[in-house]
Amino acid sequence: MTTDLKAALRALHIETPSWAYGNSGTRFKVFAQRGVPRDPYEKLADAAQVHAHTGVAPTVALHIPWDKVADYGHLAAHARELGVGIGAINSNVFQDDAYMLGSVTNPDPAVRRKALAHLLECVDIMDATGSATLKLWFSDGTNYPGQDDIRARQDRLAEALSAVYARLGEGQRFLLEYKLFEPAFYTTDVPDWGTAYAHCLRLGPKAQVVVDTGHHAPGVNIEFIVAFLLREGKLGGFDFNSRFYADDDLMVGAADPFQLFRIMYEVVRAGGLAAGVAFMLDQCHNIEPKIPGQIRSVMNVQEATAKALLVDRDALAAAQAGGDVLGANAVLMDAYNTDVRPLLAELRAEAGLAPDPMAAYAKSGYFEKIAAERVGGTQAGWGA
Ligand code: LRH
Ligand code: MN
Repeated sequence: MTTDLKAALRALHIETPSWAYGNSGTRFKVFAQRGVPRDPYEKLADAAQVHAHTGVAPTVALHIPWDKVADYGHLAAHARELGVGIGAINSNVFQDDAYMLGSVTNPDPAVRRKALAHLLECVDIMDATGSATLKLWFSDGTNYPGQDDIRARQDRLAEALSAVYARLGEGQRFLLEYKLFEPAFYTTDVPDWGTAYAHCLRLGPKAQVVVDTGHHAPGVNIEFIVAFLLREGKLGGFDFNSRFYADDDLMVGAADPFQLFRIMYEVVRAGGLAAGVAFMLDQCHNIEPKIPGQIRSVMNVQEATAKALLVDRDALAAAQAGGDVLGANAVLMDAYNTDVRPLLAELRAEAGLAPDPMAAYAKSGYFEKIAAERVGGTQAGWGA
């Protein structure tokens, strides 16, 4: 069992987000931190540290225009030199004044054309970087009843999505992200998994849904959504983070490690570890050091996955078939209550890595180096 489990854990591939290495915060304050990158090249260097110490974070998601560069092919080559690759390309149609009343759903056709042009430019960037995944999140929505026509906005959204779908090349796909609310506070045009799923189903196999674990109403059973989308072949990936209240974007597994375990169990149960599901982090380290925050997050996903892989599936199936409620629950809890840290430390040692990535990074002197080097220039951030 251990060999398969170790093989599955070695194959686990967690993608870190470029924006997690920049400054971030809330509308109240964005606290600047020493050593923060000033450009996408430095962000990639920091992401490479996370991969160097964990061994399972080989790609970095970019966000456009936050990671805009003159030559995306050159940026991708730089990533390769650092030992990482370019992952999902994230579009951004939520920060331009033109998008106050929406981007692809805006009543004004000129604004819709502007938004679509950006989405198509992101596919060009996929071509230039070798990325196979476009991630689409729309902040589009309304704040007051009557502000706009809910159905007409869905028509506009569908029109834009099919134009992007038609532009996708061989081996490329887009992941549509839903979010209950914020920045819109009455309607959000892609508010839940059902809306995202329906649009993707209508479009075809290159359109899948991304589950951001911070984008649900309190109390929503996210692992049910995961199980359902996997059954439909429509789970394209995760934006992992955790929250106590709303879209807090805290470290995945920090607020609710049991929920992360339940989610990863549904992934394992459905064979989702080897089904092209993207395990991406989408987090903001507002007050904690950013590279260690990413390393800890990657370790949290590894631990939840290892526990999910430890579930005694035969015993569980037998208890479920026999209506043994407590027995079935106990099988899952036994796996969850197993300390998998020694196993993961062993796995790292076998891969020639330090058993404790956090300690190894702290001892590496990398932070001291970047804090000394990265003086002057403008620290990266996304203005929030
Ligand atoms: C929206 C979101 C989306 C990203 C942004 C950084 O809340 O989750 O995935 O574009 O955060
Ligand atoms: Mn997200």
